[in-house]
Amino acid sequence: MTDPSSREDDVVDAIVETLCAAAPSIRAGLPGRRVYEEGTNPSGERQLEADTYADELLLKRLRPLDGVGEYASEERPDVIDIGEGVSVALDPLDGSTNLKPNNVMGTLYSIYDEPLPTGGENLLAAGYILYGPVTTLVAGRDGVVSEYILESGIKRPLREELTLPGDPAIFSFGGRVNRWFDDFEAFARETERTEGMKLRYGGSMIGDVNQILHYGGVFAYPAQTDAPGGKLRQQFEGFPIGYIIECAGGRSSDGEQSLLSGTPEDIHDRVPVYIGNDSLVESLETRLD
Ligand code: AHM
Ligand code: MG
Repeated sequence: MTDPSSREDDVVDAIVETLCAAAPSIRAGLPGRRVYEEGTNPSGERQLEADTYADELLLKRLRPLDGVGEYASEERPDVIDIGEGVSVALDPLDGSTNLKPNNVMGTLYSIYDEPLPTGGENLLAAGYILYGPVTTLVAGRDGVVSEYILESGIKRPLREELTLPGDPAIFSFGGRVNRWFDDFEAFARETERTEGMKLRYGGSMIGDVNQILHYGGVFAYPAQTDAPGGKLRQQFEGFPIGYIIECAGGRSSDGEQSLLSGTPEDIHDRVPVYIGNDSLVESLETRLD
């Protein structure tokens, strides 16, 4: 009899390979899809044609894979039941408002061994493909994060077993400063006055977190006075990014506990996101107490 965990490994491999193979088509589809569609996504945000294009393309490519049980995405209200197997949650085009100014964006994935919505403890793997000057894959699995360069959808290893640099350099905070809570603002002010730290915020969570992974530091999309539950989605954004950062030796938090600790009631639930070097996120958590 086949070992169920080795079968799950094969399915995870097939999903990640499929996402990589779709990357050239996603990129090729962007130039003609820079306009907004009518209506909004389930989080009430406007959708670009590129968002729905990426979502539909990825569902089409993943659906035929043996062992994919469910598909969910930020861009559609309901979980799609495909059959028996693992669950895939996607943010098909994270940071798509960066299409207009031609900044970085990417595809964010998380794979679970339970039906959706489900908690971070049920993650099998998570990662992202970044459409930057070059296309890269950052993949987390079995407690290890590796980075690959993608050429024509084929991955070639760049760095294995990535860890956050011990000497943090970047802070990257989203939201509106006039809507930050006082305790977060105090942390931000302290961070900006810290020798060696510099501000770099680009508006795509994946791109901003990728800088933290490479240069060290802290990223936050905090709770705000008008959105105490945060902006980013727990299932689609909080869990995968928490997983990647923790696998790379960093710390993730929703302000009180690891991002991986929570369980969404609804697939589109939101969460405040704080990730980065352990010492910085720990001191932020202490401030937010
Ligand atoms: P999206 O998945 O619809 O692109 O929304 C999430 C994005 C994140 O990538 C990013 O951190 C944040 O929204 C940017 O928001 P803002 O425009 O408020 O800076
Ligand atoms: Mg997103």
